[in-house]
Amino acid sequence: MHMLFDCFFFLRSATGLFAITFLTACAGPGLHTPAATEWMPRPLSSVGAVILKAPVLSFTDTGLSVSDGVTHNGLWAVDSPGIDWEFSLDQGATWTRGIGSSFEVTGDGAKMIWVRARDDAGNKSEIVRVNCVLDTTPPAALGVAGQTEGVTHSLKLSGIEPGARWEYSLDEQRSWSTGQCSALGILGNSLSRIWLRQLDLAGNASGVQAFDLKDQNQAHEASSNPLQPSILTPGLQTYLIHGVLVRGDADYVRWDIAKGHKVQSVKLVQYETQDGIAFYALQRNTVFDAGMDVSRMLVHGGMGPSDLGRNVLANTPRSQLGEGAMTLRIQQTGPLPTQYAIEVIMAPAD
Ligand SMILES: [Ca+2]
Ligand SMILES: [Ca+2]
Repeated sequence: MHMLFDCFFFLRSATGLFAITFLTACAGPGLHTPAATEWMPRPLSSVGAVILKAPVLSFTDTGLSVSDGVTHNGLWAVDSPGIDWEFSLDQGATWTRGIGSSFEVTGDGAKMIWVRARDDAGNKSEIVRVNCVLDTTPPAALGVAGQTEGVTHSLKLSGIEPGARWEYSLDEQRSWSTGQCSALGILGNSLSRIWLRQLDLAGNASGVQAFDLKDQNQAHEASSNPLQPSILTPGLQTYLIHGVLVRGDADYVRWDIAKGHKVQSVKLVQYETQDGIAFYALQRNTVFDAGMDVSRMLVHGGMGPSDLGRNVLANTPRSQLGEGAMTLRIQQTGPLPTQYAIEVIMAPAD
C-alpha cells in the first residue's frame, strides 16, 4: 500500500506567493507527526522567484498496520514530473540530488525525510516532510515451552516483541495463521508438526521453529462420545483441534468460555482428504445432546476445502458467544480418512 503525501496548494496574496503544505501524518502512537502547516513567503523579483511544484513522496508501509509509518522498506518513490528534486535526511542541513524517481533510506530508526523540487536557476518547491520509522531487523525466534494440561498440549510462547504478532503454519510454512495472546492449546492426533514464528511491528519475520507433535507423546484422539466430549484446557485464547475422521467416527470437543470473554472465531484451517465433505455442528452446552435436532445447534453445516479460513460463527449474534460451554461435533460420512484441523480463537468480550 502506498501512502501519498501530495496535499498542498498555493495562495496568492498582495505581497507575493505563499505556499501552504499540509502533510498527511503517517504517524501512529509514539511517532512524530509531521508539521501540519508550512508558510514559505518568497520575493517575486530575484533568483529563486518561482516556487516549483512540490514532488509527491510515497513509500510502502509494511507490517501489522500499513498506516502507522513503521516499515521495513526503505525505498521512497518521488514523483516530480519534469522537475529535478533533492532530499535531506538531516532536516535540511544537507541536501542530496535525486536520481531517477526513488531513493533508498538505510539504517534502522526514526527517519525525518524531506524532499523538494529544484532547478538550476535556484528555484525550489516547498519542502515535503514525512516522519517514519524504518525497521529492517527481524525479531528473535520465539521461545516455545510445551506442557500438557489434561488432554490439551499447550505451547507457551515467550520473547514476543511489543507490537509483534505470532503465527503458526500447519503446511510446512506455505501459509501462516495469526494466533492471539501468547499460548497455543492443541488437542488431537492428526498433525505431526507445527511451525511457529513472530512478525515484528514492521512485518519482519523471525526465524521459524518447528514443534514436533508426534514425539511429544501428547496426541489425544478426540472423544467419540457426545455425552463425554474431550475438553480443552481453559484460559488460553488460541486453540487447535485436529484429528482424523472416517464414517462412523465423530469427534466431540468442548471448550469453556470464561466470564468476560467470547468465542471470536471457529475456522477450519486444514482439510486433507480424497473424500468429499465433513459435517460440523456447535451446541451451547457441556455435552452434545442435540442429536440431529438443528434447532438446538448454534451453527451446523458442511466443512470442506472451500470452507478453509471461514469463521462459522461470523453471523452468530454476539449474545450467543459469551461465557459458558460450547461443544463441537465433527464427522464424516465417507469411508476414506479425512484429516482436519479447526482453530478456535477466544477474545475478551467487547
Ligand atoms: Ca507499518
Ligand atoms: Ca525489528
